[in-house]
Amino acid sequence: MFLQEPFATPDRYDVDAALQDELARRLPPDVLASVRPKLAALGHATATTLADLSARAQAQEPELVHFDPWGRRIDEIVVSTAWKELKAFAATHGVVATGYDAALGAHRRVVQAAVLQLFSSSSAVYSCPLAMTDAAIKVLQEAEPSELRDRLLAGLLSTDPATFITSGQWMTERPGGSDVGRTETVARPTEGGGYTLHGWKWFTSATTSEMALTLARIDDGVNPPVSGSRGLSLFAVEVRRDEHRQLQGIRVERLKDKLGTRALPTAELTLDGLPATLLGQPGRGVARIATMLNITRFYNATASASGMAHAVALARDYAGRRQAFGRTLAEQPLHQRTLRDMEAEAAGALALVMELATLLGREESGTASETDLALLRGLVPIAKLTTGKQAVSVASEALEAFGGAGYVEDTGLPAMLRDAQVLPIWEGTTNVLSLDLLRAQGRDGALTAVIEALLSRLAALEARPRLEVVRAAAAALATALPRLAAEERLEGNARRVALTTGYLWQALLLAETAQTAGEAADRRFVDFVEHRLVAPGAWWS
Ligand code: MFK
Repeated sequence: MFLQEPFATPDRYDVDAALQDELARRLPPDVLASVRPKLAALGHATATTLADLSARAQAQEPELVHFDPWGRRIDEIVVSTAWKELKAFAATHGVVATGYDAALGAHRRVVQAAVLQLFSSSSAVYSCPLAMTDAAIKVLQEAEPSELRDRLLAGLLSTDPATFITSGQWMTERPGGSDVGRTETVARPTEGGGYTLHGWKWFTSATTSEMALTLARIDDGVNPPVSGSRGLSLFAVEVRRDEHRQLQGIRVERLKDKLGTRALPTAELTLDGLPATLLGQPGRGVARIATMLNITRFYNATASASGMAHAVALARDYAGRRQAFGRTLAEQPLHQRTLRDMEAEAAGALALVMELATLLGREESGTASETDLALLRGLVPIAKLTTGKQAVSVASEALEAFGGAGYVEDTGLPAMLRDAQVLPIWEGTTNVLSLDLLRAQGRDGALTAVIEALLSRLAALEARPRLEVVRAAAAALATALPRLAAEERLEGNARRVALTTGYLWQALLLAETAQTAGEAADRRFVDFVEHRLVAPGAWWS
């Protein structure tokens, strides 16, 4: 009888050469030495504990229980034990807290990105609540000190599973979607100086979180509420139950039946008198929540890079086992080439994530220059939208590398593609983020900063094969931009501009890494250029 040998989930730290090259490039040797044991332990977990937790969480989807046995409406979202254990794992390993570890100075986000590179793709998308938790920390740190703020921050930053809490981000409403200015939820002032919220939230991810940040329009019953995004304010809410387990001020209408991210509960909520605390100035809610969006978009990019590295690792492992036409797939030139292209794409995405992490770490440690800040503003949407598209493409290619097995549910492989498909959608679609880039250009000259840095850093590189292709493409982009703007054709071309810029930045970063890293890094750069930028016949190799 002929049986096919299944793939094994490898230790993701061991096999991620691109990650190791990035860390060697970006971290001083003493910092790298201090965090290596933690990364090695996480890598080991990706092949053992996390692989198991992730599979179990995927196998038992959340359920909504509306009523208790006595008829009380409790609206409890029941999640798997594995999902809860993933939360404890994340707390213990400081997945969020690492981003705020002052001892790491400006390197905190690079180290955290490495942690996320290993954790995200083995977490059944527990990275989602962590993204919103991290973003809530950043918003709360900027808020006025108060008992509530300090208490919430202590829970969000905790590395003790007993005290660690997570936060949701309830932004999306029925008429709004990306157009958040159409939010309908109102905030009514209470006598004690607080507010209660009334409205319907259409997509709330990780709805089992202990708190959330959300937007509402203040309605004091005297002045008409201000319409549009200028009328929105940001509120912190805590999710509480009474002694009968009944939810206070919230009804969970239903769970979303999603294509992927199926271990992650996503719900529609009615807010019906939910107590809330105003954060910041009334009417400044969108600007305040933008802080949050920039962190969740950074996480989105890390999840994309992580998912790609995971897909490549599984496909590579399988290629060494699967015999077809008399030899393993790994021995076949066409399959080798396909795997290399996937690997290069994953490495490009990781390089952009790491650049973003470097800039974010500088911003948060107070060491960023004006140019760094403009670059950060431009590279957040670029990295999110570029890596989101790459994640879907690489996941799809990975399924194909398994042949029919990649299309069969009980291999666990199809979830990779379904989970990747959310990455270009939530946290701003490709088009919304392309427009965000144009807005950032109009306000802060962010695209100009991104293009200028691209050109000058490409110019500073030593000559190497394929570098001229990248330089020529970057020069063509720089020349085209003023013309598109003058002809008022920038908006219609915004997606192409953003994606082209994203790919060129990835090529730049891979070339920079290749200057100091070994031959494998050099090969990743060449593969990336040939695969992603242009592949004329002259490059058949
Ligand atoms: C592992 C994966 C991690 C991901 C987890 C995700 C789970 C959660 C799922 C979700 O919650 S999905 C919902 C996500 N929703 C969005 O991403 C909303 C998409 N829409 C946008 O991003 C729109 O561009 C936006 C709502 C921000 C536009 O609204 P407006 O009303 O047109 O805002 P406007 O007037 O452009 O900007 C208002 C202020 O915010 C301005 O500041 P000022 O008032 O001081 O001038 C802007 O500069 C500022 N702003 C807007 N976007 C910004 C920003 N500032 C910094 N960065 C930005 N990105």
